[in-house]
Amino acid sequence: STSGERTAKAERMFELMDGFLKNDPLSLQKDILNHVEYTVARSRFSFDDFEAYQALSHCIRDRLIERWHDTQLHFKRKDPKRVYFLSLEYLMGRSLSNSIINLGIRDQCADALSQLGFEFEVVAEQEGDAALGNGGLARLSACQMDSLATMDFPAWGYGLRYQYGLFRQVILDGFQHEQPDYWLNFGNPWEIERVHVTYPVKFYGTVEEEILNEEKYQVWIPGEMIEAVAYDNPIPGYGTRNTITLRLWAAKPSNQHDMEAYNTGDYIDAVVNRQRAETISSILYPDDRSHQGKELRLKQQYFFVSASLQDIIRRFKDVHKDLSQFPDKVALQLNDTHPALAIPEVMRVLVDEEHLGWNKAFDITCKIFSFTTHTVQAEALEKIPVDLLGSLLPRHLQIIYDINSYFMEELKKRIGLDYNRLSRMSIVEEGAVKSIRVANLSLFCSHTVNGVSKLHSELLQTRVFKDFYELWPEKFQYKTNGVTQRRWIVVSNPNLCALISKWLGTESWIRDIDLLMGLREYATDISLHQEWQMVRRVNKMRLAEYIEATSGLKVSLDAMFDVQIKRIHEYKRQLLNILGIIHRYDCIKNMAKDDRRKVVPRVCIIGGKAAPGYEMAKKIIKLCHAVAEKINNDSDVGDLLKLVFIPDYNVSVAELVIPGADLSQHISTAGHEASGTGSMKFLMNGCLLLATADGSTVEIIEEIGEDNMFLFGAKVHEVPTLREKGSTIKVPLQFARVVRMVRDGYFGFQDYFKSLCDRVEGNNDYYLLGSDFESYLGAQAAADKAFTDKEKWTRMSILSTAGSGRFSSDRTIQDYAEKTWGIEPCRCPL
Ligand code: B1H
Repeated sequence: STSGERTAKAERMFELMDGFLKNDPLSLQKDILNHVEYTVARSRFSFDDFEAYQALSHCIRDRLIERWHDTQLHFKRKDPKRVYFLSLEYLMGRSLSNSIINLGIRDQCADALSQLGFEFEVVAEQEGDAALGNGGLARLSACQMDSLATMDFPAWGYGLRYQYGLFRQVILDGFQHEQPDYWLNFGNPWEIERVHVTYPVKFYGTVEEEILNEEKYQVWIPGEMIEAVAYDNPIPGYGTRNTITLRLWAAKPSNQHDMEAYNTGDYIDAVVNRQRAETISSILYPDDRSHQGKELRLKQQYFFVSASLQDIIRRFKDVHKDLSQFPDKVALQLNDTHPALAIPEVMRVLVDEEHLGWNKAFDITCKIFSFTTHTVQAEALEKIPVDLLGSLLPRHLQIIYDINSYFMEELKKRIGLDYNRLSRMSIVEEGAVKSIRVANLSLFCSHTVNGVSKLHSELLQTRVFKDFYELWPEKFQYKTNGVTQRRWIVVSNPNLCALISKWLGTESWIRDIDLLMGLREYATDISLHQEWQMVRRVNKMRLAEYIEATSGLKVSLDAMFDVQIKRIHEYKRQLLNILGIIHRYDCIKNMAKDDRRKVVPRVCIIGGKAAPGYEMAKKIIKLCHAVAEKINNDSDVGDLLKLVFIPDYNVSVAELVIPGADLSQHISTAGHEASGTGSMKFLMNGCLLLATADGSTVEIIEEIGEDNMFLFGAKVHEVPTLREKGSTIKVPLQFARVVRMVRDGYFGFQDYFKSLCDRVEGNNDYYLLGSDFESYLGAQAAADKAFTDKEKWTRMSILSTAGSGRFSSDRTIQDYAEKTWGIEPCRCPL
């Protein structure tokens, strides 16, 4: 068509449009009813909470789509440098409330619903969690997407659309059982399937040499092809029209998958085989450390990387011809080593397909990649067995070998023939199983490597990546993690949100977190204290109701709510917490009745999932239940002590638990938690921390001061010496006593708990529970004491919120944009 015809058509379209969707309560009601009738296909005159959720979600989705189109068009026009965030995991949780708040139409939606006879909170709770990730790393990606959108950065997130998210945890008789999380069963209004955005992804096959214009080229002849289909999830910013994209890939059998079989007439088998292709994106690996060497996992990684890069390169080529400008327009962020196959994949495209030549290609590659590591221990670093890689991706293995030869040559120029060091640093690990060290590959080929907290970064430089740091110190940066205050205050704690805005006289802190510091001025103001306590009490009530509904246990609102929620890991020391609870119980039992009146009542709340194959973690869950059974049914104890395990911990449970917590525990052995982000969410909500000087806690201390939290335990530099001392360390009697109680079967299951007890005694106490125990009890006693002084506690609580600004993911993202990616905001006009 001619441009005249196109303009005429556009004008006609514009006339037909009603303009943008309106957000007043009446228009919203009309839209909700229309969606009830035409999308959900229920009658306008009779629909339930879930159907109201579906209809409202579609209203919001429509509004997101408008903004999203505008944003994408704006980005296209401006053609700024973009950042592509590559992550295998995103823990988005629920989307409805979050989107409504970011669109700034919460009150309007609540009004619209109430006029239709529904309650906003109840409707929002109908939504299931999107749990496409394991824990902190995955929730961090979700928080960072929110900040990228809010701060108007031209960013895309890429990931996998797992059909099964993280397993559901069901507790039977105190034991964890895993059930599949088929989260798509009830539909997902937050994604848009792009049936035409598909890319072929290839696997297996051989590499052959070809000669073209007298030059030799390596050509990969793949053996299998699977199609990647895009599912777009719009991510709205707060206080901006900008709405960015999280693009997740699903595997679909390709039409070219198995042509031979069709031709040979084996139709049924061929169709059944095709179906197998979908398994690539079917399930999230539920273990956040140890699934190395699994072919399916490697396939997932490459599938996601290959589809994303085809998409990114296509977008670049729409506008630019010459790939040598790629680094001016594209930053690729590797979220840990999981997407690191992107490195050899970019090389393969540039060398084999674009024929740019090795040197030029490598130069471009090193300019576009940055890498964030979330790991503390060298042993936890990802490795890919060479045999596995060679069979699945033969050309990529060759490229990695070539990169390594070049790397070794460069290294020799710097350090000479120090073979020990060369072999330590090599990308290829020789040994029983020859493997690729993915972190070494990522380090060598990225312009920047980021740690996730100050302490973590020091450990990277002095331990994990010491060899690299000595040679390329300029590559090393760190960006302390952060969490988004939109989700973790505004959505999850509306009462506190309103209170903060009232006292600061503005809502601007929701975009400009540094304003929270303004609360310090009122830390001793009696009327703020009253309002603050009131808000906290209402949140505790909500949590108490949830506890009663899930476990049948009634808890007292006057007790201190003491929470530890996170994945179950030995290094996170939930066992230390439980042994401390046993000690508390033992003390109460042995007290004179009169003395019991002085005890500060506690409700201890523990929640978290254990990786299905992690035996010790599963035993810790069982122990928690066994101890709870004993304590909660002991009439000597009553309200003085309760222990609750909250089942199936996930993002939406966290949104409910965190605002209701008085005290939260972050008690990993120093040097083991790279950052930890749960603590930041508690801090924002005015919950006091009981913590070791590990990960981000070190920086939290810098912000709020040691006096405003309960710090304990060995420091990082003391840990190695303590480990060396092993069983010669003097362990407090109380510790031996509580372990003895478990050993002797005081809580039943004597045989089952034996290995758990063995793990914390003598030379086996790797995580130093014994040597930290006394100091832990001391911190607990200090918390009890502070809790009896209401004014002091409230002041500490206000100062915690006031000091949490540094831990907003807005700050993290600002740092990344400036210091790592070199990108600038690109704000879509209203
Ligand atoms: C963190 C992981 C992780 N570190 C492998 N490493 C995974 C490793 O499925 N896998 O293969 C999944 C996750 N996750 C966490 O990252 C750290 O333990 C936390 O301390 C940190 O706060 C978080 C975000 O940086």
